[in-house]
This record gives sequence, structure tokens and C-alpha cells, in this order.
Amino acid sequence: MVSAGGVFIGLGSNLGDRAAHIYQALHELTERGDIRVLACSPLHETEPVGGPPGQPMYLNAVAELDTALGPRELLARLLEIEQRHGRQRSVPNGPRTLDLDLLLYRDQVVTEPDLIVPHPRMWQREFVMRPLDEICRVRPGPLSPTRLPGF
Ligand code: PH2
Ligand code: MG
Ligand code: MG
Repeated sequence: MVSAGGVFIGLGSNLGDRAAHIYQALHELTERGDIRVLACSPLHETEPVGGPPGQPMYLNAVAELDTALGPRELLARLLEIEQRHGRQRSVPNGPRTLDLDLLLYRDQVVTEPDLIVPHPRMWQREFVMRPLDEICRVRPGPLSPTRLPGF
């Protein structure tokens, strides 16, 4: 299958050595040779959104991947890597060593109980949209009728 990017994940950490969790996860994604990391945004230090009060600040990033794995297979890989980093799921939106979220899978839409793509909350989340904007390769510029096909 031909694939060339267009798969975006969000990475977040607010426990332990946050940068190491994120960089290590990027490396682990490439370990089996079926995922390439095409781009990664800079790490952003962000205020926790939601969850219990008094949490540590997050580091967040977005990466673009190239993979022939399908969305479900990729999700399984993301969860596996979270587990390796000791991810605990005790409190909703609670502090975590590593969170890997599938944001966009090319033009595919998935609506299943445990996987919704595009990620339903990404549009409201500054900690996702800012780094996503930094690595998006398509920058159409201001919309004007002359730029729209058919006008
Ligand atoms: N993730 C959440 C909830 N809140 N806040 C920040 N700043 N960064 C996150 O990655 C984050 C969050 C749930 O996944
Ligand atoms: Mg998340
Ligand atoms: Mg998550």
C-alpha cells in the first residue's frame, strides 16, 4: 500500500521526565519499521486543561507519521507504548507519564466506541492545534474565490 504521511498524533506528558517520555515514544514508534516519523513539532509547555486541580504542567507536541498500519492497528501500537511508559488510568484527565492520541488519519473518519477519528476534542485544544499548525505542510494562505476550484 502506498502511504505518505497525513497521519497525525498528539503527544503529552506531565509526570516524570516529560521530554524523555515524548522523545523516547517517537523512537519506539519507529522500532518495528512499519511507522516513520516525518515531522515533530517543538515541545510546548502548557497549562493542564481539565482533570484534578494542582497537576504539573504538560509538555505537548504533535507528530506526523507515515504508516501503512490502519487506524486500529496504530491505536493498538499507541496504547502499547503508553503502557511501556507506565501509564495509569485512574483519574479522568489525570496526570500521566505519556499520552498518545490519534488525531487525524488522512481523510478517514472512524466512529467506533473506543476510537473516534478525527479526535473529537482536538479542535478546542490549543495544546493540539498550535503544534499541529506548526507542522502542517499544506498552507493554502487566505481563502479567496480565485483559489477555490470551480469559481
Ligand atoms: N490532555 C488531556 C487533558 N488535559 N492538558 C494539557 N495541557 N495537555 C494535555 O495533553 C492534556 C491536557 C487529556 O488527554
Ligand atoms: Mg489526550
Ligand atoms: Mg489519550
